[in-house]
Amino acid sequence: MLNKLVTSSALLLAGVSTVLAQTGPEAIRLNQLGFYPQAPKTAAVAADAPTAFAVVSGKDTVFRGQLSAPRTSPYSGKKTRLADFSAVRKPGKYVLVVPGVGVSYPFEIRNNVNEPVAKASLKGFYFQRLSMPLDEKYAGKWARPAGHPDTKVLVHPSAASASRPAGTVLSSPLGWYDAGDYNKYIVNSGITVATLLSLHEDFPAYSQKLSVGIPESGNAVPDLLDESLYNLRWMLTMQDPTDGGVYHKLTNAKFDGMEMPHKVANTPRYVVQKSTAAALDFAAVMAQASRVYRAYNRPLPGLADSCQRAALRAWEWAQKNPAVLYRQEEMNKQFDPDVTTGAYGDNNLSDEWAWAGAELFATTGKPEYLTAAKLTEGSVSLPSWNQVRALGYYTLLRLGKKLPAQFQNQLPDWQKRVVALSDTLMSGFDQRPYATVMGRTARDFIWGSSAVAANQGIALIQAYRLTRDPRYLRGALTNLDYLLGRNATGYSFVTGLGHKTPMHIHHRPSEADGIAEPVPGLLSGGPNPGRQDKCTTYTSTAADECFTDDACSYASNEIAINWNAPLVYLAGAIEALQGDLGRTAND
Ligand code: G3I
Ligand code: 9MR
Repeated sequence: MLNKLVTSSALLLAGVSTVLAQTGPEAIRLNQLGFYPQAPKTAAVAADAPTAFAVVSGKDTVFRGQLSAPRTSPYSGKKTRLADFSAVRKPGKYVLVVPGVGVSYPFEIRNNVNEPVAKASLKGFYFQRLSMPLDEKYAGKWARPAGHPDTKVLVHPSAASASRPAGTVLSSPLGWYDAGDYNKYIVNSGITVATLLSLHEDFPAYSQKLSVGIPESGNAVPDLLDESLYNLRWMLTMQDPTDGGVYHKLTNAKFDGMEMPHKVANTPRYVVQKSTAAALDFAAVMAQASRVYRAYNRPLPGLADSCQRAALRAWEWAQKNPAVLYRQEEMNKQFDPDVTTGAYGDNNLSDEWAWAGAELFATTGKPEYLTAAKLTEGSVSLPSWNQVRALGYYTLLRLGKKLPAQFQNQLPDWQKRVVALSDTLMSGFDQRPYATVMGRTARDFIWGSSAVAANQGIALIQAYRLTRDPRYLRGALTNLDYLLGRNATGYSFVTGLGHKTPMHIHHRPSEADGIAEPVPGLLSGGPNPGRQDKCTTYTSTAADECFTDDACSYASNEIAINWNAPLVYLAGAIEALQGDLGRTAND
């Protein structure tokens, strides 16, 4: 019905009959969920020739406009023209009609339009839980038996100590599967949980009302914190109580096949070598957790204290062992069995020191941590699992006026550095082929590029909170729009949300469960010209297009907790701030 009406509107508009044969929603790239009434509204038309467009609701053409002059992707050489229909503000269901190109997927204009993204992406973590069955009540058709219990894990020879010799059996249950694989990595867990807790710290009212249907929903703790706690409890078990050191990961020796978790749960699992990176990331997130969960001392008695104690002990271990790097290949020369799963190896720990020091200072108020952090000795760059300095800045600026008086004079300098990152990200964004902050350089398109877009969005939200300049907020929205369809691939990269979404993510349960639709709410890695998976189904090598919706593609179509978390933050923050999207600089 809708299509028929739309087609007739398109015919009217175009006055030619060729439109019928050429409808191609994939050529019209927009946030496939839709737009906020008061916010900017942009679509990118992946075609050079046409110039006119219309916004149609039912039988009514509510807006007619001209596409922008063409822009050219520096990566593919392809042309786009932009449709700006920000003037359409009335809530409703619409399509965009571009004569000669086609009719877009239907989209909505309404308040809370990205709420499904915030909810589904948080719920995505529930689907990654180990050690418990996923009941149909919460998991729907993706219900499954419990995966790895991790109650009998072996100490790998690389991790042997006097009190825990190789082969000692430990219990280290709970937590989330890292990604499409079934292992658990402390370094990656650190930034992931920190990002989720930061959404709570930055937008407490929003966090309190975010309810996503997990077993804990309705208890005295917000779902965001309940879900985060599921992984924090695992992380706490990764600390050796005798010395405070933290194992780098809990893993199989090699990756499992593409099987359901309960089918492979009996493979031997190991805790592997302690590392300084693991200790520092652990210290940072435990320090943050002790601040956040202190307000929930009644339902979670003692938790905040336990987290703080764990943080301090990990920091002390790191100070005594400041340069224990995780070098998997070297480790494998020394110890058996060889371990070939994800390494999360990082040779530069100055940013891990900065982050952990900043968090411990924020939690304890003791200046010695800030001194040790050497925060300003490195530049503020975009957060990722191996680059965490900015997280320390975010925390200190969030506390701002609450910091002890003698540190207040440093705030303007810290703020300048964080805002400078956003200024760099924003430069020229509205002239790009998709008018998104994402895509400024080819380096944005790495393994997990979707998380680059989401973390850029978070940086811009931080700049907005600091300056109240609405340009930053709208910049952040361009990257959420990117993730949901306004990009060179035409995919909404979040499973289950939108019209063209990945169906074949590199995710063992989604591959093995016999259900056509992948587990929902998971963010696909996105374009990555590195193509380390050597899949043969890529159809483009251009940086912004180099993506294949194929389960073989762990380099472009895997999912991972550290990619989902910034999506939860970005979608949640935009939802929380939606009322500000129409602000002008002087409001
Ligand atoms: O650090 C170098 C940088 O100096 C250089 O300029 C750049 C050029 O390509 O490469 C950088 O290294 C990259 C590294 O990530 C850090 O960004 C590597 O090329 C790249 O291959 C590496 O990708 C990581 C991948 O594991 C392989 O190690 C991803 O970031 C990381 O997200 C991914 O994580 C995996 C886990 O190992 C296992 N579980 C699944 C998870 C998601 O795929
Ligand atoms: O499934 C693994 C994925 O989680 C990792 O990101 C990726 C790179 O380390 O490796 C995947 O496992 C593949 C392995 O590296 C090579 N053989 C095929 C495995 C997937 O089918």
